[in-house]
Order: sequence, then structure tokens, then C-alpha cells
Amino acid sequence: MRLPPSLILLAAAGASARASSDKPRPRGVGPEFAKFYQDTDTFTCISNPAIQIPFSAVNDDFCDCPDGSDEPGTAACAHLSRNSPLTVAERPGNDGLDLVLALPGFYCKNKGHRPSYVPFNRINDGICDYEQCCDGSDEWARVGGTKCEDRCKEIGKQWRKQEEKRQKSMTAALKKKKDLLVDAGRQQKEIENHIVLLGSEIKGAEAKVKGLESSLKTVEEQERKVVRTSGKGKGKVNALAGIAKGRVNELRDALVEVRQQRDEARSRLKELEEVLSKFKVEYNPNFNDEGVKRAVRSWEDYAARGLGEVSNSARDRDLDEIAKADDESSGVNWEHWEKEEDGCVESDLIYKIAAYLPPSLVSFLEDKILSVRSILEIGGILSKPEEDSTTESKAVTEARNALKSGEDELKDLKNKLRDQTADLEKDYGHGGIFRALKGQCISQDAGEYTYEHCFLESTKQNQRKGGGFMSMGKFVRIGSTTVEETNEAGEIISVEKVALEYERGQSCWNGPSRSTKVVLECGEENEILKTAEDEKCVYSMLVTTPAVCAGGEDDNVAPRSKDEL
Ligand code: MAN
Repeated sequence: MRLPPSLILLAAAGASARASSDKPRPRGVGPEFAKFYQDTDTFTCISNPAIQIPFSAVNDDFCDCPDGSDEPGTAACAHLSRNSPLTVAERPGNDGLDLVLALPGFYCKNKGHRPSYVPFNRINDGICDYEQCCDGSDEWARVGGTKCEDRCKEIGKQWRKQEEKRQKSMTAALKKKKDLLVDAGRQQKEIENHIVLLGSEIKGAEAKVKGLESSLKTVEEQERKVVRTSGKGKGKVNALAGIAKGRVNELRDALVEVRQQRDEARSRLKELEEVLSKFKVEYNPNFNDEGVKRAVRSWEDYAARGLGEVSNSARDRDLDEIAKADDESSGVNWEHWEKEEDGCVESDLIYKIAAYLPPSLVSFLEDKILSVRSILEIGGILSKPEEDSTTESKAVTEARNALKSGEDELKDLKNKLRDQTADLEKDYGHGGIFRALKGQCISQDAGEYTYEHCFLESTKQNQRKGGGFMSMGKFVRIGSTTVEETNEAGEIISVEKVALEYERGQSCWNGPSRSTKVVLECGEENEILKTAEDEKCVYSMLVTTPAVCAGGEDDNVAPRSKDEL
């Protein structure tokens, strides 16, 4: 079975201890492959066990095995593919064998540093590959006099120092990642609580609106009753005129009655005063009657204060005038007020004329007037008639306004609930971690621009020497992208990375609207490492953040995001 190179590399560490006690391995063989080189007489090709060759053919600088396993220490089989097997048609001679290397490369022991594999084509090529082979063993043949000294001590020391730094940084990054997860979880909980609160606020607001609706109904009904009771006019003035007319008539009737009673009382008083003054003249003072004498004295006192009031003709004329009905006097012209319209509508005119015209002509004229009026309204020459504004009482207006603000409040709460619920549904990445970074901005100076990235919001290109900025896109989704990286063995490999995608930025002259792909890499800080314009107005940013470092997740810390559920 053929192992993929990555698995072979993983197997290397575990196999090294076990193999160390076995017999010496041929040049270039890593400890994990030592078992294939135990037989000192015959060598069996690793991936093609049917092919056996004498052991002396191992590392004889001639490629015998189709998988190159007989040449672990030379470049004789370097022409074979490392990763992708060739198709049958591509194979030289089409022999039906699988021409893929069985070994990951030439094994460098690198004592004092870490062992590593160097690709076979770099063996004895006259170049010291210190990155993979710090002990210089890849140039063992000293081709053209090349002698590579062993630098593993210093390279190893430097590497350990860097590795220690890297580990420290990774520990710090994971701590930051945990903090982000805690923060994201807290924010999500806050939204959940807010949704619950909004739910009860909405219920309260709905009840309030219902109450306000019925208040408005009641007030409107009361208003209608007043108008109905007055029964005549179409508006408030008519209603008021009806009520006032009734009241004035009541008062007038009362005045007439009271005047009648006054006149009766006045004539009786006059009669009485005449009786008493005759009595005073005719009584006999010599007749010693104490009761009569007292009555005469009282009469004299009464008469001294002046006798009963004589009629005032001027006032009586006024009262006569008031007592007359309005249509007989110069009083209020009720007919005018009762027929008064609250708003003057031009179309009234046509209805007055209409009485003298044939109905077909009336409807033709009606249509014409309406269309001319609407043209004049659209042109702003005539103002639109305000709907019932003049007929509505203050109480109705207040009740209507209260209902309107209650409805607005309810609408506002429902919008908030919709937004918060939608936010909860959004993808904020693994553990919802990007919720904690949303809106955080980082920037990088590059040439004439300062590039800006605000997590999950936007990317911008700001002119460094003043001037404005260019939107490079608004956040649309969390996606992924494949990038090529060099691994420790110096090979180029494809790695999948989280990418934040920003689209619909400012339009590019003669091109698309600007867009940016922000590729994320694990790092202690949120930092833009590089910004590039890959195509005209299509940008990419390489950004480090602790949010994408592997590990640090603790299921108790953060709630799961929607895509994990
Ligand atoms: C500006 C910048 C550039 C872009 C050009 C396109 O100068 O946004 O990045 O290439 O416009 O016209």
C-alpha cells in the first residue's frame, strides 16, 4: 500500500526510536522505512513487491524499482513523481506499473536540529540545502568540489529560539481566541435575552394599541353623537348653530314669561299702594286703635322710600325687540349659519347650476372639474383639500395622535425583533467567534494608500495624502479559499483557509465594482500582513487573527453557531 507523503512524515517520529537498534540503514533512508532494508541479500521494491533485486543494487545510482525505493540516497530516481500518480498513457513504456516514489525524499539526520527529508533532485546537485539538510549530507558526493559543512548546531539553536517564541505566541493567541469565544457567547446571550424582552414589550405595546384604538372609537362616537343631536349642518359650525339656536329660543321664551309675571306683579302692587294711600287719608286718627296707628306709620315709612317702580319705556322697547323671533328682528341669521359649509368646495357651484342642467351634462362637467382640479393639485397651483381636518375635534385629534405614536412604537419594536432574530440566524463562524470581532478595524499603509479592514463590515482604500477613500466592498459572507504554502520539507502544498468576502464596493472605471477577499491566518494579533490587487479592482488581503488558530475551543465557553447545530 502506498502511503501519502504527509502520513509518511507523521509516521517518521514514532518509528525513529524503534529503528535505532536495528542494523545501519542505507544512505538516505529514514528510520520509519528501515524495515524494508533489513535483508542484506535481496531488496524488494517497496510498492512493487513482485520486483526483487540484489541488495548491492541499492544506492548504485541506477533506478531499478518503479517506485525509486532502491535509490534512497541518490538522485537516480528523482524523475519519478512524488505526489500524483501518472496515468497509464503518460507512463514511459506503458508497463502498467505505478510510477510514484515510495519514499518522501533523502533523509537528513540533522543531529543537533530536527531530521528532515530533502527532495531527491537536490541530492548532489552542487547546492547545500541547509533549510532541509543542515548537516550538509545532501551533497555527500562533493560534486564539483562542493563541501557542505554541518551547520545544525547554530541552525538548531536559532530554530529552537524561534520555536519557543512561536509557541509563546501561539499560547497567547489561543488565550485571545478563548476570550473572543467568551465575548461572542456573551453577545449572543445578550441578543437572546433582548429577543425575550422584545417579545414581552411587543405584547405590552399591542395591548396599548388596542386600548388606544378603542379610545379613539369612543371619542369619535361621542363626536358623531354631538353632530347627530344637532342634526342639521354638515360640520361643526352647523352643529353649533343648531345648539345655539335652541338655547336662544329657550331663553327668549323664559324672558317673555318673566316679563308677563313682572307686569302682573307691578299692577297688583299699584292697586295695593292705592288702597293704602286712600286708607291713610280716610282713617280716623281720634279713634285710639293702636293696630291702625302702627299700620299708618309703616305705610308712611314705605311711602317715604318711594313708591313702586314705574315702567322704563326704553328698556321695555329693548326687551320687546329681544323677545321677537330672530327672523322678525335684526337678531342672528340662523339660517345662514345652519347652512354654512365648513370647507368651501368648488364643486358646490356645479351642483347649484346642476339643478338647471340635463344629468348627462352634469356628469360630464363633474369629470372635467375633477381632472382639472387634480392637474392643478399636481402642479401645486391648488392645495389638496385637507381631509376632515376642520371637522375633527381636539379630543379626536389627540386620541388619533396617541394611537399613531402607539402604532409607531409597536412597529419599531417589531423591526428590532426582526433584526435581532435575523442576527441570531447569521453565520458568525465556528463558535460564533466573529461576532466578537465584528466592527473591529485594522489598517496597513502600503504605497499611496492606507488599506482598512473592518471585520464583517467593510474594506477600504484610503488615500494617504488626503483625499477621500474608496470602498473595496461590504461584507457578504464567511467563505474559504485554497492557498499554496511551503511546508517544512520545502514542498509547495495547498491549504484551505477561512476567507471573509466583501463585495459591491465602489465601481471601478471600465470594470467591476470593487471586491476583496480577506484570507485569514492564525496569529496573535489582528493584523493586515499584505494587500494585493490581484486583478483590476479585485483585491486580496492576508490578515492574521487569533480567531482562526486551531484549538482553544471549549464547548462550555461558547454556544454553537448555526452551522454546527
Ligand atoms: C484607483 C484604485 C486602484 C484601481 C484604480 C482603477 O486608482 O482603486 O486600486 O486599480 O482606481 O481605476
